Amino acid sequence: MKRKVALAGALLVALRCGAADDAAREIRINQVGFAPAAQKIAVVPDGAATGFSVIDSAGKTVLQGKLGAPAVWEASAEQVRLADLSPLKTAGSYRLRVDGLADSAPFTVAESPYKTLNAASIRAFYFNRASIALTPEFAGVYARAAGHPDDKVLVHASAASSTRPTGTVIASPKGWYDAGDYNKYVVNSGISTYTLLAAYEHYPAYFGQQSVKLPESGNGIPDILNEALWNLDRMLSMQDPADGGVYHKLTNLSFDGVVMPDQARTPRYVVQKGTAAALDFAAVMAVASRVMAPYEAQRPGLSARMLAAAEAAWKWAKANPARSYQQPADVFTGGYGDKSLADEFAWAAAELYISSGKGGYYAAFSEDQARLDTPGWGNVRTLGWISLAHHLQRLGPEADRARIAAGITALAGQLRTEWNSSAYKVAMKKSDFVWGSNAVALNQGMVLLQAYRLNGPADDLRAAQSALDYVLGRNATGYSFVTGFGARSPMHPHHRPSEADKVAAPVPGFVVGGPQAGQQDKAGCRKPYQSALPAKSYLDEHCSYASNEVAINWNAPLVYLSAGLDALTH
Ligand code: G3I
Ligand code: 9MR
Repeated sequence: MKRKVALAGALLVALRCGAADDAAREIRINQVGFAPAAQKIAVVPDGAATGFSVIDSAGKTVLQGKLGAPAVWEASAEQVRLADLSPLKTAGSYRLRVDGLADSAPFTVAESPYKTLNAASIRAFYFNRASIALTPEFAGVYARAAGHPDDKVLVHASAASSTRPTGTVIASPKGWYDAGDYNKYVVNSGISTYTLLAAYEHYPAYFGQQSVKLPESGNGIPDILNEALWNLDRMLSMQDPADGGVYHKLTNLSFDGVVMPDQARTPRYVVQKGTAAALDFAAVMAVASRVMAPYEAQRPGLSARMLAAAEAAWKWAKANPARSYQQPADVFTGGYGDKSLADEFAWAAAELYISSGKGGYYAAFSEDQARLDTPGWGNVRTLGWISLAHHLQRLGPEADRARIAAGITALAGQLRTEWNSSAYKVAMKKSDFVWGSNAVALNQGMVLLQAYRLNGPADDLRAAQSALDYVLGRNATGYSFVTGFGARSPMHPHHRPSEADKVAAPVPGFVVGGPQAGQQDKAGCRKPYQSALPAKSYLDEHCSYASNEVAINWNAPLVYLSAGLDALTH
């Protein structure tokens, strides 16, 4: 009751401010487009109108329909109606028209509507590569000198061991910069690299024919794997060969300034071995060992080396099961600290089981009885279930196939229920608006696609489509959150190269973190956030690292979902 009163109050305030808040009176729609067979939903602010029209590029009305009943979305305190344009199946460019409102942003209907977006979202990883010059041939106006060679990295006191005392110099070149900063964190590399590898495992035909235009293109390895290898190679060097332990991160002591990578010259350190890093490393190397097995000719011995590295990291984690990351007093960069490690154990065990076939790993996986949840950098349980579900047919007799399928189905069911009753028809609810909320939406989409692949109900595919629609414009801010895609996309992401490179447009293909009410960066921003409501609390300014940064773990599910929807929508 109390909650309802509060919500009604918030809605009143929102409605009163409505005239000044132009964004609140806009039609929200996926600004990129849809496949002919896809469900096509738009969100319309509630007003006098009860119907809608779709107009083609020649101004002709090609579809008319009725708006749904008004409903309130708690996350944005808006009263909206849905327009369902799904009968629109002819290829073309269109706008949605509703009396009393401006026409919507243009959107297309086309086969494989996310082909360009998908390639760009993979190229974003290329743009974030450490230790390599980006040449005009591959990077166009975003060409830049090489930064952070990381061929001489110091062992920080927190990571010292008898064979590698404080100040020992090691090499750990390559890899991706984590985000808008220039550091490299193993935990966040875990889910990011996994998600690219999973995309390939699940949609090999899609990626097999794709050319992303990378320096390695044409070497006989699909480009998505070429890109993943840039990070896998460097992850391998984050393992201490003496004991199998894995350093948590490779970092400066403090964040670099807003400069191009080659201008950032502070010393770099490997910091503290940790259980989460070891287990995320083990999981990813186990996946990579099976994905790379067919490429023995291109990378001899790599697959076997990866599996051995994964098993060594697992052993270290079993011997050191509770080493949560504790930021040393002289280190001020990203934390990625995580105190609950049961999910990391379960994920690594699942991947090691699939890749090695050893039943002991399945037993270790089964020790974890917790419920599945939407994946995130610190919530990796479901990733193991996704892999097990994908490989169901090749699992040994110890695997409980029914349980594996039921776990995925149940999680997707919760998301579908939320989607079905949501005023915006998205699975995102108020509590999902955390730092990196756009990745919550994308990861929800990834989970929903698993249930669709397992069971085939059309609503799972529709709910997954809605997750991408949300990120591409059907949200309460009116932005398509991917740089370079849609009529209104972020122009000032918290991304050091985009800010420092003197090119007006930001580096394309990156999804920004998205709205969340924390506003942790507010003190350093001269412009105010547009709203304090969770789904509207977004600021397209470089200062806004809490709503407008980019990150590899947010881009990876964009790669996954855009490919999956292209591959599965027929
Ligand atoms: O753990 C609590 C949870 O109990 C609570 O329910 C929830 C409510 O908001 O908060 C949870 O903590 C959050 C934590 O992430 C775990 O999700 C914090 O509020 C939130 O501030 C924290 O944000 C992280 C942020 O770094 C600040 O540490 C983001 O997840 C993480 O993606 C982000 O990562 C940074 C790297 O450190 C540095 N590189 C850039 C990257 C992206 O911004
Ligand atoms: O640039 C940093 C970004 O990558 C991180 O996600 C964020 C949170 O850890 O911190 C940013 O750095 C800011 C620092 O935390 C506070 N001073 C301003 C920095 C941004 O320029």
